[in-house]
Amino acid sequence: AHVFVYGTLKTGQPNHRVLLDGAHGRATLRGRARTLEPYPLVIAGEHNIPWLLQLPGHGRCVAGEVYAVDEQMLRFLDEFEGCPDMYQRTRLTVAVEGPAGGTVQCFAYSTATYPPEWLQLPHLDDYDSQGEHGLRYNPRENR
Ligand code: PCA
Repeated sequence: AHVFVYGTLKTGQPNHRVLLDGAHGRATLRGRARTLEPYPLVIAGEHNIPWLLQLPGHGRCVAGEVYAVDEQMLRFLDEFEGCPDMYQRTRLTVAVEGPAGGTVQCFAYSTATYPPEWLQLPHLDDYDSQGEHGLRYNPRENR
């Protein structure tokens, strides 16, 4: 399966290490990518968590990374992302950068169960926990 990550799982972001841990299964980077359709990507809640809202056609085309994952890693990520209570694993199409690019159908962890006022938050297109928004991600171990 292919998984598109757009938030704290990206390279250089606070939860990336879980993709590198062989005890969780295997994840192989296929490349950087961007969603074909726009989505609202917001930072919300007291812990400044990034959320892709399940409302295609609104927001911006979102940048991230595509990983090929095995069954074990997919199950691990479902649990890690609190699927289906926090995020739901949904399907979307992304365009992978580079000569070996093209469009790929992926899973992504988005949410359809968000407070309506979240739609008024600024819509990002390339999440960085250290970005100019100043909304530092609060890691789970600190909650
Ligand atoms: N982790 C997942 C969903 C949002 C998050 O912080 C990801 O990076 O795609």
